[in-house]
Amino acid sequence: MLSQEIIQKFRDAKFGMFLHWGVYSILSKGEWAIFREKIPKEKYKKYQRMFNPVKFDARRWVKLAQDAGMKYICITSKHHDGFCMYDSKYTDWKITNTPFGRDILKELADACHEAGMLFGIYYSIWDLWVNDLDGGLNEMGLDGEFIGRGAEAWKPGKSGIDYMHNQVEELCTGYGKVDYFFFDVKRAPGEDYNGLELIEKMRKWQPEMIINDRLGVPADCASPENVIPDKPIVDANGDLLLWESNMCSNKNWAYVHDDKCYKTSVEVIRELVNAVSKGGNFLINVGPTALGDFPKENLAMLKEVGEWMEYHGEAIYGCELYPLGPGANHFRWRGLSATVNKSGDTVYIHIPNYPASGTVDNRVVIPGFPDREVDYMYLLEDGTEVDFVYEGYYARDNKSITLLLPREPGHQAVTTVAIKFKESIEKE
Ligand code: FHN
Repeated sequence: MLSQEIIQKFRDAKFGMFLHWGVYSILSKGEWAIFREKIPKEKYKKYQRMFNPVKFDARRWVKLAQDAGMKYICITSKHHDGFCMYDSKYTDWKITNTPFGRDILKELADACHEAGMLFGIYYSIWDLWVNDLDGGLNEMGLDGEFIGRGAEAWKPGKSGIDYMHNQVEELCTGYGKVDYFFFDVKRAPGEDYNGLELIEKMRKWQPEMIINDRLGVPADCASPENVIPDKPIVDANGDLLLWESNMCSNKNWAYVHDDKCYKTSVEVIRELVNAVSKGGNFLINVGPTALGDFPKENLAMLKEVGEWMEYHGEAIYGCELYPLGPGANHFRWRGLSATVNKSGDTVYIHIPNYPASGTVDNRVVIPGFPDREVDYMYLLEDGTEVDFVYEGYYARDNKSITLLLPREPGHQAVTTVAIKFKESIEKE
């Protein structure tokens, strides 16, 4: 098991960029195109000959993530179609056998290491190009689904498991420090990849690497997908577990030309605050185009998220979930959330739907702080003081606090109020 220090370091990273990129980006029908469109492999091979992302610039991608306030990147080294976005020794079905010819994983790893950005690798445990790893789909003539017909009975074969272990080894030993490994995804009960043995080897190759839970054996990080859990993810003792929500920025993971349902920066900021205020990380996805560009909608979102982070980052980084007092559920039900900095001297109240539901003339009631007295409060956006009174409906001892907010929100996405306390009162 990793040390709590390493776990906390990844938890402190909070916000990351997911990247789904491969030859499927050319079809522009999503990363499952080969399955959904039932494309015969011989025809699908055409996309290896076509792949030439001349706009790819690893340093630019890393800077776009950094300027958005992100601390880590996780990119698809190989998705379910088996195409390797790196120079794998174990297959010719890879990016270095395309007109582009370069190992983009190496270039991105180097750019991350150079910029101090944590580097993560996504790796699909299914591989349509390897019969023993194809989820049974080849024999179903691609008319099955990885989950569903055949999946329950299907088990990976030894040659496929060896192939997978060999690829994980070359990924863990050939690209410098890898901070995060995102396996994707064991579903059928019978799928056993000798996962415990593999993780033991990975700990030797990369002793500080966080591994997610999708290999189907105990690891480090839970991975809710396209959802923020309604409560923090905790163990049987109620202690916070490491968890990260990974989420599409539109309706697909890979680039789809016709999918214009992109999340706005307001939506992304609210998801980020929601995750962090429950002790989680947030991994928002970008699907680069076949040319190696980011969709313009993602570029706009990343820029605006970065502008919000400039004034609100202190309420995200170096902060943890704040264990609210009586009324926490009601507080959350109103869409409100809270974080606290590591020293504990500042609590941040996040108000996404300003004026918050249940608010009358911008008065927001919050659970109080039974053992501390508030000194003052202000908007993170511009330092404007926020008045307050000790009244409210959260606690009989009248410790509830009502914030008397200005008429206009601090920020359309999330208005954050910083609460400072008088010298902490010595407990008797
Ligand atoms: O099937 C994949 C999907 O394409 C995508 O990569 C997501 C990302 O978490 N994982 C699987 C679906 O759970």
